[in-house]
Amino acid sequence: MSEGSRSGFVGLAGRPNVGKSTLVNAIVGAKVAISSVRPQTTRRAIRGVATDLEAGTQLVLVDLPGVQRPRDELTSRMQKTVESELAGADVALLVINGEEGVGPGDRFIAETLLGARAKAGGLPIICAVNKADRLGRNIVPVLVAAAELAGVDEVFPVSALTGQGVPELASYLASIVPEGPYLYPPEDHSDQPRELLLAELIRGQALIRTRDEIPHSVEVRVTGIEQREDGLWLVDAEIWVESDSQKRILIGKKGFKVGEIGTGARKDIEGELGGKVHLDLQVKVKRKWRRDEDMLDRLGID
Ligand SMILES: Nc1nc2c(ncn2[C@@H]2O[C@H](COP(=O)(O)OP(=O)(O)OP(=O)(O)O)[C@@H](O)[C@H]2O)c(=O)[nH]1
Ligand SMILES: [Mg+2]
Repeated sequence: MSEGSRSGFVGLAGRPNVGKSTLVNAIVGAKVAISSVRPQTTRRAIRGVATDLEAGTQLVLVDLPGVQRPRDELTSRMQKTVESELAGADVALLVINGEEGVGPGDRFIAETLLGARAKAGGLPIICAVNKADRLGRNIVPVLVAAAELAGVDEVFPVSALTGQGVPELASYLASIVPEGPYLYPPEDHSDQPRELLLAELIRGQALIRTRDEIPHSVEVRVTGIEQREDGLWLVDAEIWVESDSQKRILIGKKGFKVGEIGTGARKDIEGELGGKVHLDLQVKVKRKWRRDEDMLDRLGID
């Protein structure tokens, strides 16, 4: 660890679906957090680690669930996660969907951040106006509105999808985190245990390939990861849904849907494990797992 290194936690806050997870992946340069067109894709706080050895800086990006009014035990735990993670952050990164502009939801979150600043003392609040690729010059009024949000110190236009503006944002963040040693080994890009990361990759594929109420009812558990002598990885996982009808939809005609999910997930998992993978997926019904406190504990959603 070089002398004079900098390292710190950056908590990403923003409404559901603004692109927080995509932005974390763009800064880290690897798929550490799943993203999808569905709001409330992220359920747990996930840390992505981006180390710049040359500059001697490390950002620990805390990808948080989108902030909204709690509806059930799952969403209320998600909300509490956001508040407690922000309390421990060195920098707050407020992410806004540039395409939609600044709205009441964003103002509500800016106020939450101001509250966190009052508690933490001196928490910088940086704003990323995302989805710049969709906006062209129309982004200017959004940048102005973002700069006028209470508490916002700096505003950056970015596209998490194309990478435009991301290096500028990342190096600015790296310049304001505290001086100190790296918090994670520089070769790491995530703090998640392997089982959780693979489960999320599978859930990501299930989200992309289902509609209506199904995405919110899906949870995934990886029950086995093993590497055979010839190098092939054997991964066993369960996909949970909440009813028999959801199970039928997820399996699909002649297993077509679950086959599709498996094929997509296998590619993502191969990218992560760096070798050929055999993935065994089982669809199971766990009624009301979203309301079951014990179940949420076991899933590590606190
Ligand atoms: N055009 C465009 N789309 C983007 C950009 N960033 C994210 N998206 C898309 O926006 C959708 C939501 O992205 P996520 O990263 O899952 O959003 P999130 O804020 O993490 O959402 P939650 O976890 O549900 O709060 C996905 O379909 C992304 O592909 C961007 O810069 N440009
Ligand atoms: Mg997310």
